[in-house]
Amino acid sequence: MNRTLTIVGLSYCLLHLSLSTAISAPPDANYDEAKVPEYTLPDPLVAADGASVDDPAEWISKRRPEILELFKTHVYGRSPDAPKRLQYELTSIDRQALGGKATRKEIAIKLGDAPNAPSMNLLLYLPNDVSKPVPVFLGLNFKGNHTIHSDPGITLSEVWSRPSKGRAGEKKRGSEKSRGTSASRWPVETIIDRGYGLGTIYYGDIDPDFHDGFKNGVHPHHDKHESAERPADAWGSIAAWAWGLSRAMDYFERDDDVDQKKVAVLGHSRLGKTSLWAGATDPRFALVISNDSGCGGAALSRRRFGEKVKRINTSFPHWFCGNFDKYNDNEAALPVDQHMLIALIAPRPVYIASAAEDQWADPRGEFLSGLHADPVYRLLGTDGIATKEMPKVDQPSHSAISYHVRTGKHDLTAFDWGQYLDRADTIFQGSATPAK
Ligand code: GTR
Repeated sequence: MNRTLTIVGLSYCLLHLSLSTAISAPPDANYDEAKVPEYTLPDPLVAADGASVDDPAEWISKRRPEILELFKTHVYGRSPDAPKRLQYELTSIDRQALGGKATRKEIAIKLGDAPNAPSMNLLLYLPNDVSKPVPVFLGLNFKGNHTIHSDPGITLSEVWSRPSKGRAGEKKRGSEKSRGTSASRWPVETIIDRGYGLGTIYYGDIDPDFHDGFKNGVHPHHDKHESAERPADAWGSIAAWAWGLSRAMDYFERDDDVDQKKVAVLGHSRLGKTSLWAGATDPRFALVISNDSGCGGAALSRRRFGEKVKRINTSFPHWFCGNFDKYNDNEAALPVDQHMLIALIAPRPVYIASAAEDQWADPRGEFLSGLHADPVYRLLGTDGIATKEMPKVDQPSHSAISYHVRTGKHDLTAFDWGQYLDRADTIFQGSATPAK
C-alpha cells in the first residue's frame, strides 16, 4: 500500500492512503542511523542450553525447532494443523485465457473439515505450450483476485470493507470497475511468458484484516480454547494468512500441472511478513520472497528504526500473538530477532527486497537480517549472502540469501518481479548452489 508521510516542522502527521489503513507515525519514529540503539542479537547458532551448534544435523534436530517454537510463542502464535481432509473444487477453467497463452483455473479450497468452514478462492494461471508441470509463484493479494488483471473471466471476489463509524466490516462482491486495479503489481503475461504459473488468493478469504476479537475468518473454526480469554500464543492474522498459503500448497500437491517442488511464495508488505512466516513454517516452499516486509517481517526489531514493535502492535492488534505485546518498547528482551526468521528458511533460497524511499520498513534492517542469517545458510552448505556491505540502490545481490534495495516507494514493481524471475530461473533451472 502507498503511504504518504507529511512532516510539518517538529510536529508530524501521517495521512493515509489507499486501503483505509490508518497508521500514525509517532513523533519518536527514528529515521536517523546515528540514533539506532546499540543492540546484541541472539545467536542463531547457540542453543538454549548454551551449546554452540556447529553441524547441520544439530541445527535441524535441535536448534531450528527451538527457534521455530520461540517465534510461535512470542511473535506470530501457534497455528492449527492442516484440515484432516483436503476439500477443493475446480470452479472454473479456461484453457484459452489471455489470448490463448494461458490456462486460467479457479479453485475453491476449504479451510477446515466442518461443513461451515470458510473457503478461499485460488486463481491460478498456467502457461500453455510448455511442458508441464511448471514452477509457480504463489502470493496473496490485498483487494480481490479480480484486481490483479483486467481478464473479464476472473470471478469478482467478495471483498471485506473495514469497520468504520460504528459499522461492522462487511463482505461485498467486488465491482466490475475494480477489475485490474492492482495490475501493476501482478505482471501476469510476463510471468506466463517466462514459463511460470501464478497462483493468488484474496487474503480476506482467509482472515479479514481488521480486529474483531478473532470472530471472523478462519480463527473461530480452529480455535479450541474454552476460556473466554485467548491464549497469549494463539495465532494472529499473519499466521492465519500463512496457514492459508500452506493450504494452497496442499492443493498444488494434487494438481499435475504444478511442479510442487518449485513453488515460490511471495508477498508484499504485511503479506511479505506473511510469506516469510509461511516459508519458515512450511518447508515445501522452495523459494521465499519478502517484498518490503519491514517490522515483523525482514527488518530487525532491535534497531527500532521506522516502524517499531509497539507501533505495529497498536495499529494492528490482530496481526501477531498476544505475547508479542510484551516487547513493546522492550525489543532487547525478545528471545529472537528477525534474522532468525530468515534462518528458519535455510537452506532454501530467500529473497529480501527493500525500497529506498520505504524508510518506515527499514531497508538496512531488512538487509541485516539476511546478513545475520548467513552463518546458518553457510552451515547448511549454501553460498549464504554474497556481500557483507549493504548493496547500493538498484544493484541486486543474488545468492542463497538475495537482497536488493531499489529506487522508489513502498510497492511491488516490475523491477522487483524482474529480479524474482531471474532468481527463480537460476534456482529452478539448476544453476544455483544446491541446498544440501
Ligand atoms: C503499514 C504497516 C506496515 C506494512 C504496511 C502494509 O501500515 O505499518 O507494517 O505492513 O502497512 O502492509 O502495506
